[in-house]
Amino acid sequence: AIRSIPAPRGLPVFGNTLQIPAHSPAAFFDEVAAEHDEGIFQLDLLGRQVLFVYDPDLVAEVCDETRFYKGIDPPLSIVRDFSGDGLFTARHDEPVWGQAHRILMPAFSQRSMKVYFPQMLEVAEALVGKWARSDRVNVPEDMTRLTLDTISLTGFGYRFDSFSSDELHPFLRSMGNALTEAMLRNRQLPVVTRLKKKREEDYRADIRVMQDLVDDVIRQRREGDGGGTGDLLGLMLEAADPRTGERLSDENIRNQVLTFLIAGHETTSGLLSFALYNLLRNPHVLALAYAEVDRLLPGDTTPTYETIMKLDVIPRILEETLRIWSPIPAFAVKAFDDTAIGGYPVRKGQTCVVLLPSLHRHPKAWDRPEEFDIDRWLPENKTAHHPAAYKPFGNGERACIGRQFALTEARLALAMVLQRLAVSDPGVYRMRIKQTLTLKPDDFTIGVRERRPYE
Ligand code: MNH
Repeated sequence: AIRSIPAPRGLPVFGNTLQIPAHSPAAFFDEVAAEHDEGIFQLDLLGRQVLFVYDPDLVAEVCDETRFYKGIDPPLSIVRDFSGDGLFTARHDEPVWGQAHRILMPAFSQRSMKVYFPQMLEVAEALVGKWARSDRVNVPEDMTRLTLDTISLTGFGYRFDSFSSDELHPFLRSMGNALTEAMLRNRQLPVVTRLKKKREEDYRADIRVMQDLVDDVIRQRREGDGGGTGDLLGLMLEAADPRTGERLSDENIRNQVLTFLIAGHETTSGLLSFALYNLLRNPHVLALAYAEVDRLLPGDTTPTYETIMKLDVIPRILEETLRIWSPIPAFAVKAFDDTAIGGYPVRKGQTCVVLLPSLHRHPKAWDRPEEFDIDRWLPENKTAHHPAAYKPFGNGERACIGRQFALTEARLALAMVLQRLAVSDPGVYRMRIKQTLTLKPDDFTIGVRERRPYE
């Protein structure tokens, strides 16, 4: 039987668009989800009938890659203004996606993580060095310094040296502005976007700041000694697609570098910030984490790749953090053909948005969904949840290519922070989410004190 999809009433032309708060769309979708047990609802977004799904059984259906493919609608189609046909925003039917994917996959293997490790360590040392000299720190700002410096150094041999400055790099301001603008344009009629001339100028200027930096990254490499390095940029400049023999165009390389600079740091920075928030809320878990680093990294032991791979509590903290606070709150797929999910009709080309916060806390899939419980991720419990109830890295062939990278970097940074510092929350922080497409705790500062004197 065909079931009818809950659809909160909207206005003519605008549909439900104006109900969406400009700066916190994700929170609004969660609220609507909380009002509908069906695990699916439909909103009219400027004439597009968009489905939102968060029931794990329905999500399992839209994750079937024989029936659904990644959709590039607003806001991703707007992000294409600056990331073009880079991996994240490439359309399903663009052959360059497969070419770049095949060329870059080797750079994300577990073996490559070992190659990047010394550089990851160098940047993590800059973070804990700064925190050891501080008593109060802004977590998302410093985690952004860490993750931006890490992806640029390991991926492109480029140094931002963010920890040497109190100001955030201009690239970050422009990126934040441009992502926010993409989010705002997502709920704007195109005619309104065209009328806002000053906005458009600022947006183009921010895009130029980012692209100038990318050109600088590529120029530095080309002016270097030319010695081939196997990092991301080296592969893009030199390697050919094993299937077609084609190389990436200069224009595409530019799009990929910008894509990696953004996708390679925004989310990991959010993950690390949310992880510290969860630890401060859950002192018994914090104690377990301290015990783990004291066992594996006693005194001032320098972490090695092998030690980081032995961690057990810290990876479970990260997995549970990605469940409760997924830095990317949603991803979108489209139906190849007219179909139905759980009896609900879906039209060919219709967009289905998977709502991660609501999926990751769905009572059908999780016991005590609101509780931060790292034991869910013990080997014996790990497979107990619904197979489609956990998608922090997206789905299928378009899932995150940087997953191992992010997890290696985050394990190392969290281990080093805890090895060296006692963290506290003297201000009793209350979670306030800032959304610039991705989510982060806004203005989250903590107290830090060195645990032991360091040479
Ligand atoms: Mn990442 C795609 C989440 C870290 C590079 N990433 C995705 C998607 C999600 C995601 C979700 C799928 C989006 C969609 O379907 O529209 N990514 C994360 C999270 C973290 C993360 C939660 C950290 C935590 N991502 C990283 C890092 C890098 C990276 C680190 C690079 C070093 N991600 C990508 C790229 C894509 C992607 C590139 C696009 C992959 C593709 O479509 O081929």
